[in-house]
This record gives sequence, C-alpha cells and structure tokens, in this order.
Amino acid sequence: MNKSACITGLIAACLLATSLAAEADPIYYNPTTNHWYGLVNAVPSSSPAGTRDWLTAEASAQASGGHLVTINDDPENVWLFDTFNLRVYRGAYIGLYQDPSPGVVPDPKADWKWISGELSSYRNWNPPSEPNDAMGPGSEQFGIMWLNFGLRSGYWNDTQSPKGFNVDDDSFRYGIAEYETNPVPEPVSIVLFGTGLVGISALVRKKAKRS
Ligand SMILES: [Ca+2]
Ligand SMILES: [Ca+2]
Repeated sequence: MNKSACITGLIAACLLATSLAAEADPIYYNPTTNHWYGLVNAVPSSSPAGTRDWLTAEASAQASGGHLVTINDDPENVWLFDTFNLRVYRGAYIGLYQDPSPGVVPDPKADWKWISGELSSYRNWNPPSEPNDAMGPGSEQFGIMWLNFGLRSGYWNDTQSPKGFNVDDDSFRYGIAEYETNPVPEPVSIVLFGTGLVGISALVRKKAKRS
C-alpha cells in the first residue's frame, strides 16, 4: 500500500468511528486567506478518556468539508495564534504529518507533508531542536502548534498520536481545521428573516408609490 493510500485508509476508518454531529465550536473567517477555521475534536469516541488522536482530528475536519490546517506563511501562523491562543491550553494538531506506516522511520527533520495536499514549505518549528522524535526514532510523526505554552507559543512541535493527555487540561484535545468555504450552513431562520425583510421593503416601496 502506498503512503497516501495508507493515510487515506486510516482516516476513512476514523471517519466511520467519528460522530458526524455538527461541530458546535465557532468558525472564524480570515480575510487574508479567504478561508474559514475552527477547532475540531481529536478525541476518538472509542478510546479511553484522555486520549487524543491526529487521525480523529483530521476525520473531524473532513466531516465538515475541510482538513487540518495548512499553514502557508507567517501571517497565517500569526492569525491562527491570535485567534486560538486564549481558547486552547498548550496546543492543537495541525495538518503536518510523516508516513505513519508500521516499520517506517522517517528522518525527523524531513519528509513532512500537509494532509490537504498543498506543497507549502513554510515551517515554524520550535527552536532549536524541533522536530526531534523526542520519544525515539519514528516516535513523533504528527504536528501540533503550541498556542498557550509560554515562550513556545506560536511555534510547532512534532508529537505522538495517539497520545494521552491530562483530562484536567481539557483544552488540549483539538485540532485546527481549515475550510475553503464556510462549513456552517446559513441558519434557516436567518434565510427566512432575510426573505421577510425583502418582502417588507417591497411593500414599503409600493405604499410609497401610492402616496
Ligand atoms: Ca492555509
Ligand atoms: Ca517533538
């Protein structure tokens, strides 16, 4: 099985296991990229409490029509930090990954890919050592962005997946998703209200013509 077929199969399995319930978290619009962003769940429904998983986060993003975020440049990175740093304790998964196939041990500094398929070479690893496979060769093959972690905030780290987290640190259970179109459908009530306003203004114009 080639690498992309492997990761696609893993994500498909997660999609089946992930609730497709609408993401309740707010969606934020970035006028510079003309994209939408939001936090997505990284905690598999089938796993013990306190486990997060990059594949589940990506499946959550795909369920709403996006991917884990591809960070293309410094302005997008700064915007993401400003938008999410007070909403997430420690960090959140981003769309960077290395080949997770069993037995594959990529160089920790090389062969990082964006799950969106974009080829952006922008990186903002936490200096001086990340990405570093801190738990041994091939141990950390998924990217996170530190959002609320002292001097590391705004920088990236390679980390494990799945990985345990302290459930008291409730916020470290997310990925950041990026969407090319707004994933939140316009609420029916707003559409009806808008139609009503059009009707009312037409009525007002008619009356004005008569008088
Ligand atoms: Ca992007
Ligand atoms: Ca690391």
